[in-house]
Amino acid sequence: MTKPISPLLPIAYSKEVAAAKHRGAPIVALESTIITHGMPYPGNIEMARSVEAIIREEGAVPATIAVIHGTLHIGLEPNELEALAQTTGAMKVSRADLAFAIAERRTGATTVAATMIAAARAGVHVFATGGIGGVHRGAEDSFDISADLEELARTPVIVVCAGAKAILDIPKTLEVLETRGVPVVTFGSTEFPAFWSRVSGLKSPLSLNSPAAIANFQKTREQLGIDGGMLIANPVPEADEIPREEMEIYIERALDSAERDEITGKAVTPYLLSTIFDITEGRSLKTNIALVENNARLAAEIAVALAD
Ligand code: PSU
Ligand code: MN
Repeated sequence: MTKPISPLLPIAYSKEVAAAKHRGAPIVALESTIITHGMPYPGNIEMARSVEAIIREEGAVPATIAVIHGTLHIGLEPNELEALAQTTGAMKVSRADLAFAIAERRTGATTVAATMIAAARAGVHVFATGGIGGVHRGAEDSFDISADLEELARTPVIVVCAGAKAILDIPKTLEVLETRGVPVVTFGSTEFPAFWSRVSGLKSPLSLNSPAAIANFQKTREQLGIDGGMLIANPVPEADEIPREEMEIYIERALDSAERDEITGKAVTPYLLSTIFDITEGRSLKTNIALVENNARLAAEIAVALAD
């Protein structure tokens, strides 16, 4: 299930992750694009630290993944995390360019897709993030579909997110996941959540109510020889959510602005996130941090349940 990595690949494990691997302790992977391209400093470092602390509290070990000067890091030391949060020139790396960043000795932040690849190679099978990439609104013209979806189909990692952002076309995103055979399980609700909002107006394909049930589902998939990832959607806590109708207004404005500024390719998601941050005067960031923390807790519980 885990593809071996060549001993020639420049890879570095944090002390904590190396020790956890040695004793077989549960590990939760974390992405780094959310740090460099998803949130402004210093909110990003506060989020990165608190998410790691939550995972430890739950009895697992955090492994933030990034490429630093050409070395693939599985887990960052505190000084490396701080430096990455302040970096302005990091590449945003996905499946297409993860090896490029290593080969060219660059610093790159990993997206959901690239983090899944690195995690799986390192033997880590649970990963917490905020939102996944998906099918963008207007994809019928732009063809903008995130590589995250294809990665979920092929790489055996459980990804815990808060649903898909309503900057995406959520129905089309769910259709692609279904076509590619990716289970989409909403935790504790029958409705698929929309990142900042607890509801999207769409029914979740599957629902489960406990980390143990999620672990059992995953073990059964393995018994059947079904590979590939699965997506767990964890609705943002009620106290932190921004209602859907309100969010829709901000999203429309951000999309208009992206069109006016002719934003395309991998710049689209970071542009929309920072525009929404500006429009909501930082409230979107507060919600974003709360939901990543919530996802980290659930991911750690799943990792612990899988280890039982
Ligand atoms: N959603 C967020 N914050 C983020 C991203 C998504 O709330 O930072 C990032 C993730 O790293 C995700 C990537 O994998 O954007 C998707 O980018 P694209 O749409 O270009 O594939
Ligand atoms: Mn894209």
